[in-house]
Amino acid sequence: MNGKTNAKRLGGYKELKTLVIVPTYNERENIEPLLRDILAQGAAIEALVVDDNSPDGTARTVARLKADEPRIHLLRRRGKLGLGTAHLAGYRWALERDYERIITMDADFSHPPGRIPAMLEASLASDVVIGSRYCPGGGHADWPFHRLALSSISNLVARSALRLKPADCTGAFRCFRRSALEQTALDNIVSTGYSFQEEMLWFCCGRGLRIAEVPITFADRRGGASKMSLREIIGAVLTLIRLVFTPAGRKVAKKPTK
Ligand SMILES: Nc1nc2c(ncn2[C@@H]2O[C@H](COP(=O)(O)OP(=O)(O)O)[C@@H](O)[C@H]2O)c(=O)[nH]1
Ligand SMILES: [Mg+2]
Repeated sequence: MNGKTNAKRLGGYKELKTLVIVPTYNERENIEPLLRDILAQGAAIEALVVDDNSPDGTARTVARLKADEPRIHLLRRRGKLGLGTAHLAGYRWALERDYERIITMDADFSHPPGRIPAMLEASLASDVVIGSRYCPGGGHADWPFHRLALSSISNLVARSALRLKPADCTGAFRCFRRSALEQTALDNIVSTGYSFQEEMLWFCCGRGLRIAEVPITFADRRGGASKMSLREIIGAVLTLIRLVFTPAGRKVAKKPTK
């Protein structure tokens, strides 16, 4: 391979048509600077905000920004339908269009937009790339101790109960090749809340997809308040129990979603 071809291949990730899905519920303070940072990561990057009728008017802010920026999209839903279903709605929106890579991230700056190029580059050789807190080089900047403990324990339990190999199985900062989502039976996913992340990864591992991790430093949210709740924690425990007792055959996509 000559130097020019090699350079094109190495820089090729910059040309991948990419959609960054950002689920929001009351993220008015964060969404404008976040969208600016996301779009600054590359000319081929667009963003879809999936808003659940946030009472603070997040969708109004996005609608205003969208009027001047064609790379911003908005999917409004009727009410708080859960983080998992917001991700699924975003995947489906992307698959109806011609995006080559689909990234998901939180709206509160916990997931650094500056790591998007590294994730896209890693996706040249992988089907799924995790922006990972728990792989070498990854970590947390300033999360309160109780959140760090909850995250570490739930990650450890999910990894061991479901025998998942990735170091970070609970985070939402992920990059999928289009084909990875097409192969996953999205219609079979049951979790509607935070534990959607574990279930989705369980399906991806079950499909034998190539999964890579790119280290990130997770920061505490910039503005607004967390929506984590006891209900989500109980939901995560129930999801793990359900998946542990689900026959391995169910991991294979029966009904690929286009
Ligand atoms: N669309 C939608 N987004 C949600 C919902 N619940 C949480 N989010 C978003 O999911 C992301 C993670 O939520 P966050 O409150 O930061 O959880 P934490 O990081 O675990 O404290 C943020 O972007 C939230 O705005 C929901 O029901 N619907
Ligand atoms: Mg957060």
